Amino acid sequence: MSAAEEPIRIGEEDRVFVLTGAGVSAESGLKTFRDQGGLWEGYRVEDVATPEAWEEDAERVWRFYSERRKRAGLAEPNPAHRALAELEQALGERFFLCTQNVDDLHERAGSRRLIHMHGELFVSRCENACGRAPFADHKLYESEAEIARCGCGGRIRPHIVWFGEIPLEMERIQQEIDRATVMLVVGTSGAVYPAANFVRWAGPRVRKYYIGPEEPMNAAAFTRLVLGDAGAVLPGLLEAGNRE
Ligand code: BV8
Ligand code: ZN
Repeated sequence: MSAAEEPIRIGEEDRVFVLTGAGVSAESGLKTFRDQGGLWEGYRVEDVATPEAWEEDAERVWRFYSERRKRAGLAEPNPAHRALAELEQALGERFFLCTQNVDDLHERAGSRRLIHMHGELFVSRCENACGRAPFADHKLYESEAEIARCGCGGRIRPHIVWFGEIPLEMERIQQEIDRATVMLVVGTSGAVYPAANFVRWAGPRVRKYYIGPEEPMNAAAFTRLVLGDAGAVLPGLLEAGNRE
């Protein structure tokens, strides 16, 4: 049995913190951030995923996110999403999932104990801090005229954390990292902060595994790298038999 297939042992005292990135949705057909060389559906990141881009051209931003709503709507969860949902079933409150992804594939695979630190594709909110809560929204906005307005007059924007904005639920994330004894990081290049630092925030006794086809930029911080596609290797790594 090569080291890569050796299962990850999870004991009844273990608490598992999982961080996922775009790579966990790659086998569902959704493009990763890096595969485009920083280009997403033909857009440059700074032209569509920053507050400045929103102020400069809200229509272009909404066209970009409408395109991603369309594609994510056509995608299905893959075995990696399902393996993580099954692990949550087995561990209950000893399991916590933080995703950088804005798609809803973890939820559609059955995950419930998760947060989206970079926001959610199918949620919109008012651009003003008018007190209105973010709301579920699957609509496509393809032109300035179609951009919905809030009662306060503000434009409706994607509930997405853009570059330069503060990630969501950082206190909860810190708490869960502090309690974890095992950290699984799946399908993320380690290019984006603060997510790329989570592996360093975990204590020295925490077992830290990276799963993905290529070494991440923060590879040195991991106890073990399992090089392979998440959908192919994660089910075997987390198989039920190795949980006490
Ligand atoms: C913040 C929503 C302050 C948008 C996203 C200079 C140096 C260091 C940092 C900075 C800097 N200048 C600015 C910063 C901060 C900046 C940052 O990190 N910039 C980087 C680019 C240098 N960060 C921010 O602005 C963040 N905010 O810092 O606020 C703060 C900090 C701490 C506490 C409080 C306040 C906000 C960042 C959020 C940006 N929004 N998403 C949208 O999605 O439209 S990030 C976006 O890109 C994704 O959400 C994702 O997180 C990221 C892409 O990363 P990955 O998920 O890793 O994807 P990537 O393509 O890079 O890698 C894919 C991986 O999958 C690869 O490793 C590949 O091998 C692997 N893979 C491929 N196939 C598979 C696979 N793995 C498994 N199976 C497969 N089949
Ligand atoms: Zn408003």
